[in-house]
Amino acid sequence: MKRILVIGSAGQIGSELTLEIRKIWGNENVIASDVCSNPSQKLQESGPYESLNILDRPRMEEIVRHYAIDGIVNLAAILSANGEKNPLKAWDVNMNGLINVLECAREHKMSQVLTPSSIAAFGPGTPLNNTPQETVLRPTTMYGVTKVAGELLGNYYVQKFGLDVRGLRYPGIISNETLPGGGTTDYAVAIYYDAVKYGKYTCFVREDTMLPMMYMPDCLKATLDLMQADFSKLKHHGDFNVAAMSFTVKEQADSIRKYIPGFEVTYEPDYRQAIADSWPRSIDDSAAREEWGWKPAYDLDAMTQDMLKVLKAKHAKGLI
Ligand code: NAD
Ligand code: AKB
Repeated sequence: MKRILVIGSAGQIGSELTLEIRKIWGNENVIASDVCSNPSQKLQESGPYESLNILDRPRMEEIVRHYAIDGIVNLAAILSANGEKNPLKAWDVNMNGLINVLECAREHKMSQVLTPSSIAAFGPGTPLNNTPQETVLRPTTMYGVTKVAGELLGNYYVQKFGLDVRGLRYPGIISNETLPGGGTTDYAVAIYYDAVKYGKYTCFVREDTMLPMMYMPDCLKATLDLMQADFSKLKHHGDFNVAAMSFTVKEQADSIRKYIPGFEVTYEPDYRQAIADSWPRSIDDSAAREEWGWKPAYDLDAMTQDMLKVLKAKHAKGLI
């Protein structure tokens, strides 16, 4: 790829991934875009930035032609919790947006499309522990439905049109740069912010809730490694399981207490509990390990230590 368009670049993952892609492909060759009106200064100042609604195909066309784009990273999405508040919007952005991306890439004979999936592709019939790569995909959220359909669509474009489409089933991503955008795993980020700011946190899922999670540096590494993997060596395409760690909220709170001893958590489960209960507790990512060498670096305590260090420094400066 020579010129990459990142769609949805202002979100939790895009705000960091776009900068990493720019380090590899060059600032001027990576065009950030989003529908949001307040992208970070870092995003706007480190390279080209364009306003783009993924549903606006003519505008996408205009940007692709103007910059001679030959690769797209599609991060625009409505996540699980927000998707349940507005299922049709989730369908529209996640599916019609993806079709626009795939058709644009096909027509322009692009070199690659990366479009992430999620552990939300799994559902109540999926084995909960060490969830296999090939398994039952019957999600009960609209977000999950769009993720399964998106995986299938990506694989269809690979087989039917020979388009290079890649994707990972990210677990919950934990980070300290941009807040998450309305998912079920948001609690695993909020718990760190509230620990630093208030020394206490009210959690919207039960303390025994266990989900697969990943720290942002591992998320960036996984994404960049998959983007640079040899396509001819991939047996899977749009649906790689990737794992790093799994823990309950109680285990996460205990990890935080090693650094903030008086930290308190209370539990007030809401509608997101049922979503969390429908997702796996842990993931088998051996296909990603075998096909493109995936290996995570962070476990729970290493992540907690780093998250608290960064957030305490931000808090001291009044930034959070
Ligand atoms: P996010 O909600 O933080 O960011 C999504 C971005 O898309 C936002 O900046 C938003 O403004 C933008 N967007 C929304 N509608 C748009 C539209 N119509 N046109 C253009 N942009 C639009 O999401 P994220 O966490 O950064 O997720 C990125 C991708 O990773 C998504 O596909 C998501 O499903 C997937 N994913 C994320 C996680 C996670 O924990 N963050 C886990 C699994 C999968
Ligand atoms: C969400 O909770 O919706 C996302 C995801 C796991 O896809 N973080």
